[in-house]
Amino acid sequence: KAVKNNKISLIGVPLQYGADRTGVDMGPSAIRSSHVQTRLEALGYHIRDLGDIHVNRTIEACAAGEKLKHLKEIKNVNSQLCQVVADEMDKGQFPLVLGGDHSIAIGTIKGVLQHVNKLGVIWFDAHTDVNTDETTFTGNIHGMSLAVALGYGHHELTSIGGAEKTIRPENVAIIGARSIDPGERKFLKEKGIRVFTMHDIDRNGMKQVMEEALEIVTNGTDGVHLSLDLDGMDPGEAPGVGTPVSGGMSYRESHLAMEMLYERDCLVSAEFVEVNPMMDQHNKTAKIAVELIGSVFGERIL
Ligand code: 4U7
Ligand code: MN
Ligand code: MN
Ligand code: MN
Repeated sequence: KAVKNNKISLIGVPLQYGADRTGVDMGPSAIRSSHVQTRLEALGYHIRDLGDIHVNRTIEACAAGEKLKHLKEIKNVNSQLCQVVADEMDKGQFPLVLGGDHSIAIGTIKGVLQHVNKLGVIWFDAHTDVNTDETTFTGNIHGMSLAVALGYGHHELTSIGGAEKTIRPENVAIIGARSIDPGERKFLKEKGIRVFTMHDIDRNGMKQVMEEALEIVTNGTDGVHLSLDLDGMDPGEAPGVGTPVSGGMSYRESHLAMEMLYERDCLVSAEFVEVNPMMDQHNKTAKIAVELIGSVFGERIL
């Protein structure tokens, strides 16, 4: 086996408060019922499924009058997640987090940062998720998680796991972007964050994009985190997401990206988020998530 760490901890986070559309809280169960554990065991991994982080289900789905919707509950869930991820890494486990909306990247990354000082991040997404409390149009925290991981945004969020624990803009690569808000565009430019848009993938191909992205995330870092939002893929192939944007990455391009990540042998943690079974057709998107997980952990056709 090429992967150094063959012990994986599965952590489900049935959170939906970071997104407007309901259903993404069923993501972890949809991914589990698509046999993620069996698939990884077939590759030789030892799996510990920790079950789901507790999310308070009694809160109304609409958050009237709050600027950042459901800030308190999102902080609470992400603080728990941060602790669990850090504890698992303490035990030498690889954390594989199943979402849930993309606000859970805050807790995952903050947890990993308790161990890995210089962390590179591959952010696979149609969006760039670098809004802050000052730039957001929607108030949805799943559109702010990458900014928070970089140390920007509401203090209640940036303080999770310690405000000094952040990733660095020069070690972030966003792949597949095609929907960027004006405030995000300014942020990305100011911080010098590398965004590989769909235009770059069309023009140069996924192979070249991944080669450049891997250089950015591994150069001077001690490990790489993969944050994969299923809406990065084309909604024709992966319809089960809350915020679909047409013109996304194909099934094959997405697999190639995962295969190249495995070959580089740099991952220390990963999360697969935004699977929304209520928007899906026959659980197709959860199945794709499991197939991508297979590829990033070394599954090959031949
Ligand atoms: B996802 C958005 F305005 N930018 O901030 C926002 F377009 O985790 C979308 O990538 C955010 O799915 C999407 O609400 C967050 C919007
Ligand atoms: Mn997205
Ligand atoms: Mn996202
Ligand atoms: Mn989304």
